[in-house]
Amino acid sequence: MTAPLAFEFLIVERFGGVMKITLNRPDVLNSFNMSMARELRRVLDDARRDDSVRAVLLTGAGRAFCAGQDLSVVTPAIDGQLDLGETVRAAYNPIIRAIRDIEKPVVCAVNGVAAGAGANLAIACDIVVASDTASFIQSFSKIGLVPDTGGTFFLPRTVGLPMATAMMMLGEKITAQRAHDMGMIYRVCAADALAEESMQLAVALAEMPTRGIGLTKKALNSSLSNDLDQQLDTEEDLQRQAGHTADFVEGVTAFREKRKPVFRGQ
Ligand code: T3D
Repeated sequence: MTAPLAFEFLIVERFGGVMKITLNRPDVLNSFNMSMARELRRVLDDARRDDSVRAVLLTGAGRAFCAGQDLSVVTPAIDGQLDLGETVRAAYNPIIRAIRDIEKPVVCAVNGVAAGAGANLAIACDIVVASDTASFIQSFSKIGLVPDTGGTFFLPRTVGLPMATAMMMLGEKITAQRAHDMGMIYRVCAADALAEESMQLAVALAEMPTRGIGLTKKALNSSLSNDLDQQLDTEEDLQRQAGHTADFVEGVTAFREKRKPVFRGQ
């Protein structure tokens, strides 16, 4: 592990090719203020630019993953002065775009409650692992708001429209196990094993052919809006690119030589 980088509301650590980002406002269940949102956006940009980062692991400090927007810094008023659309534009949308655009795997380790923007931040990540004590709440409806942070895009696509509608209108707490059973997350593990299991997953991903994984993510992103013909064209194009990577050469060479491949992410 290398020395943590300095952020006010995040803990950012390097473990080989893994950049681990911990949301760090535990007293308010890691809810977002503008500074934490800016820091998260910045560190995701750093991860994208740094070729030595080959996987990102996102989690929360303390007993929660993230309780969404910090409601103590919002002053509701019906005089038209408050522009929550601006918060969404400036804080949440850039984070979701950064997570989807980074051509590297982003693992989310949901260590406790994930509510509002926190729930939708989690499901925008590539692979979600949750503690068996974690839960997901689309809490927006409870305070008269609309789900944001990409939730209305990803949730219907993971659990289907009927379930997403119920979750978003009712704002009920969904256990990690139920989220897993609905196909919303990849895996549930014992609370005391989450840190290790999610890190093992991130390390395994960081040792894989990063370019190929990144292009796979691009294909999956495209599939969310393409029709079949467009998607077949996309696969053709991306496979062409994957076929020119050094890791593809290494993968096939190692297979033929009956040895373990050593991928360099190139
Ligand atoms: O700008 C905009 O507003 C637009 C964008 C909106 C995006 C959104 O995310 S809207 C949704 C905002 N989030 C919520 O509505 C969730 C609010 N929190 C809760 O419903 C509950 O705290 C939880 C279900 C997440 C957890 O419940 P519980 O019983 O485990 O914990 P608690 O006792 O409620 O909270 C512990 C502390 O964290 C408490 O502070 P205290 O009393 O110990 O001093 C609580 O006030 C604080 N906290 C929890 N969530 C937030 C929060 N403080 C500020 N903002 C929060 N979101």
